[in-house]
Amino acid sequence: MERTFLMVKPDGVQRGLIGEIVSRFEKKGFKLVNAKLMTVSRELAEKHYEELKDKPFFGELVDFITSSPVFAMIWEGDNVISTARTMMGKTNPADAAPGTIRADYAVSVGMNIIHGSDSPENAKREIDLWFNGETIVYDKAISKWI
Ligand code: DAT
Ligand code: MG
Repeated sequence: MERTFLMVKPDGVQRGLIGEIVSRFEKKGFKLVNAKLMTVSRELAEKHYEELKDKPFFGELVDFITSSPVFAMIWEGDNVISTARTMMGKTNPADAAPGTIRADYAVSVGMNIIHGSDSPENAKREIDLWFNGETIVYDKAISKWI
């Protein structure tokens, strides 16, 4: 079963969108297997976004992610990595398809509400980085209907 790391960014938490975002993934049929509200250290933010460290916006990105709490989550389900990316929409909300999270709730590329792992390798790396790889193991009776 595939897993991905999703995070409601500081703008989403401040704007009261945690419930809305969790609800979309629940209704889709994915399974929440860990979650926490947390403040982010600069060290963690820099590790999380290390692939972008040479980009001109890297400093601003780290400032933003550490500016206010985030809601970090692990979700499980068939093709959850790519399906969650589709549900999020393109990085720049101006390019995101209507009905996606970023299109529906965000305006700027810097504050685009949500993070989601972009590959199996990064999903594993991010789940290890944010949750030490730990998930809550449980059965959902409805899983045979999804
Ligand atoms: P994504 O979050 O869709 O995976 P990414 O990994 O390329 O996108 O970039 C990570 C975050 O960095 C992105 O969500 C917002 C910020 N970002 C990306 N491109 C940017 C740009 N051109 N200007 C400002 N911030 C940017
Ligand atoms: Mg990315």
